[in-house]
Amino acid sequence: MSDIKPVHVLNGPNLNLLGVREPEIYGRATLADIEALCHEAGARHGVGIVFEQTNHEGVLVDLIQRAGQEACAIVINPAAYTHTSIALLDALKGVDVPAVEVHLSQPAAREPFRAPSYVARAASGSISGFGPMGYALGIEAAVQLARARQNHPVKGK
Ligand code: CA2
Repeated sequence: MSDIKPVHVLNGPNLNLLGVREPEIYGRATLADIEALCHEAGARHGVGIVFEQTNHEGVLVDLIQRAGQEACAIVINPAAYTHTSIALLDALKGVDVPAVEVHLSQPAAREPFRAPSYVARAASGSISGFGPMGYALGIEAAVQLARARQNHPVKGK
């Protein structure tokens, strides 16, 4: 049994299409492949993983709020809502668990509208451009942040 709550890995709109369309940008891994990789990373770091995907902004808000109660940390790929959603920013600010932002691609190197991230303003850090490996890196970072907070509880993130 783990000494720490699970990491919640949250995925935003259209990520359910991974591996099926646009492989030149997002690669050939499916979301199920990424979920399996996340469970492997969780096992390596001694934490459980709760893995979710939704196409709906409000559902992502609900999932962030749930993670605030049930997770030690959040790893989130908000997909297109990264660049548009003050609701996600507010939700992440409203929970007392660290969040790591993950992107498969490197949004800053793509179209200009992908450069800004509202979510980054509430994240402890961001990992972009490493494909599915970014999720494993994000889980490692999230666990380290959560363990540091467990050992030295501080206000804020
Ligand atoms: O690089 C990432 O992980 C993104 O979060 C992916 C989002 C994009 O809007 C962000 O700017 C960067 C898009 C996810 C949609 O994924 C698809 C996968 C296959 C086919 C169509 C969309």
